[in-house]
Amino acid sequence: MSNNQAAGLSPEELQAWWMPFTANAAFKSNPRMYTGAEGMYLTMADGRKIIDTNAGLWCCNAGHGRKEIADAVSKQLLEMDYANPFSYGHPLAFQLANRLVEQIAPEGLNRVFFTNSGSEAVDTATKIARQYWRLKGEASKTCFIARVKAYHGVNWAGVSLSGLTPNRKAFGPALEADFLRHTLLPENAYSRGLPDNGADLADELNDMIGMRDASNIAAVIVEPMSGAGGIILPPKGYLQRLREICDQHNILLIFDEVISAYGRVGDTATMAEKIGVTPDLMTTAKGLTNGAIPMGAVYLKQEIYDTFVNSSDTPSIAPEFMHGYTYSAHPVACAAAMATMNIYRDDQLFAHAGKMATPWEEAIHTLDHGKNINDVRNYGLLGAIDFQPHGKAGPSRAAQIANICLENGVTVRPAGESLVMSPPLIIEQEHIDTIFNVLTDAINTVD
Ligand code: PXG
Repeated sequence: MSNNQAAGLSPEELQAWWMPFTANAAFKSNPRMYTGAEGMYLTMADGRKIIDTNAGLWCCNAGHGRKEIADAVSKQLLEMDYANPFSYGHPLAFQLANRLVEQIAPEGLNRVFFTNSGSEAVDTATKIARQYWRLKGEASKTCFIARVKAYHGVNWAGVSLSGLTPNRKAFGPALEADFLRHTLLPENAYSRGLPDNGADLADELNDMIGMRDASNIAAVIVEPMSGAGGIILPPKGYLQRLREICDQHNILLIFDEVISAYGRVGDTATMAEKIGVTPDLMTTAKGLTNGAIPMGAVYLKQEIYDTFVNSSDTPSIAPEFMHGYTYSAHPVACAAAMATMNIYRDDQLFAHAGKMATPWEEAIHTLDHGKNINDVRNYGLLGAIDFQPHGKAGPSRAAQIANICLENGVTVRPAGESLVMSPPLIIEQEHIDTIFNVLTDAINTVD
């Protein structure tokens, strides 16, 4: 192990932290450390600056190291470091909820429940869905419909609804769920933007409803575009069709926009708004605070909120929803989120993402039909490249290419046989040029 890569830490000093979603022994024998971050760049322990094509882990949409957020956080820490959110409030939480409804929420979602992560947002949304139906006198509506290759975080709801089976099989499910097929179709290979074929995949929901009966189904949950599963896009008309079927059968529709919200898809704040389909609940996190402080938010329709809060004629002194976190609406997270919203507004970052989506699309599709490549997809500031599996032991082609890119100043994320990218929305043409020069060379190096 070189001391450069380990940022000066000895092998013993690497043992105590059990790293998440990491092959710990392999990492600790060959560590890769980040030591700094600014704008589009990460700094590695050996001092090299690397273009971050993943906005951290799909979260630093406004770029790294934003002073506005740092200042807001440090001011808030000194003004009020913590406030109990159970039966007490603080003004910033209300102001932030209003701001999110105004600046981010798709039309019709005007209530917000704060969490500390995307996983907690998914847990919260599934609990809201189940209790909602109980309050409506339909307590048998408890099952969920999710989708193959879906990622909904790692808490019990997310594990049960995970369509990435390795994330579920070590633990077993907690919630009862069926899984719709994913929407990655070979006939849509090399699509630019949303693919043309496959809206009818949504009709499979009718079959599931036939088997389970809608009286047992609480909600359908989908990422409008699957992120961690390898950037799988919905065919044109697919999400509209899911919405129609849910409406016909009295089933709630949850969009998990943990990745797709906060400008990632370009022009609009959310994918729901971009495609004109409003879910009943929407889970978010990540870009809410630009990744700087943990925070998540569930957006929901007023009718759902009212069903809980007005469930009896006289205001009850008992909480209507027995759920919440010590750190729900944490003042420091609220300050970070408010500063992030200011940046998104003042820098017009969603519009910038929409503008840069065109050169991004042009650049990624220069890889079409390239060496070992099966498919290239893009949407907003998202991109994925699928490689033909090499069928041998050892790292996938995607992982090998990612390693070469890292050596040459660009970090891209391998996901199975795919490479996925979701750069900060502040990206400019010069970054796009560097990313695709490095990537093209790396692809051509690997057999
Ligand atoms: N829903 C979706 C759609 C996500 O992408 C979560 C929920 C959970 O969020 P938290 O904040 O609890 O991590 C996510 C998170 C990857 C990767 O490899 C993706 C995520 C997290 C970690 C890795 O692409 N997404």
